Amino acid sequence: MYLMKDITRDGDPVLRQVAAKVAFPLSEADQKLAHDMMEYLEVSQVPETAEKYGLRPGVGLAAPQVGVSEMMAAVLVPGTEDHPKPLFKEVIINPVIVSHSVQPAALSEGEGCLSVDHDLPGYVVRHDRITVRYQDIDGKTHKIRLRDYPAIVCQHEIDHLNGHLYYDLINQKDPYQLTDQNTVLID
Ligand code: SB7
Ligand code: NI
Repeated sequence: MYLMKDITRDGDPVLRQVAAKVAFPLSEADQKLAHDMMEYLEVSQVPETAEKYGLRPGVGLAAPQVGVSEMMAAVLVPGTEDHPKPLFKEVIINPVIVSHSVQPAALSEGEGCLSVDHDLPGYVVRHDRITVRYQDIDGKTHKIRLRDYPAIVCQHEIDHLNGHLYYDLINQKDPYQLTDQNTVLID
């Protein structure tokens, strides 16, 4: 299982590389990578186990964040109290955003990243709705539409696979400036 010591931190060149496409069938190493990344998210989201292993809670984890420059990321967006089924749970492989809304969106609280030790404030302006094509661990291709929070998380993860970090998208002069008045702010 991955621990915080295994997470690559900002400054490590792997976080700025464009990751390599993953070939199918998955190698044993890639199968383990997929499993271990999702396991990190599951364990990190339960307060007791997060505390026990000293994990920062995460809703996503991209392979470069564990030192592997491959196009694979785990996403686990939890449901709500009265709707406990996860909103989105998948290991996404070779993901591509094939289309997106014109309408922008940002989390009202900004974003954080397991690879960035200090939270940098500001709106991370992304697309409100995306269509993503990806392969699952069996090599099956999916094309799905996501909106709001799950769409934001997937964009954060896909950015990692292309060498981008969330603070690249924050307006440096004025972190809370919104150039587009139609930006959806997501709680
Ligand atoms: C806020 C947090 C995340 C994505 C989008 C908004 C995930 C944080 C964990 N990660 O560093 C995953 O790359
Ligand atoms: Ni991140």
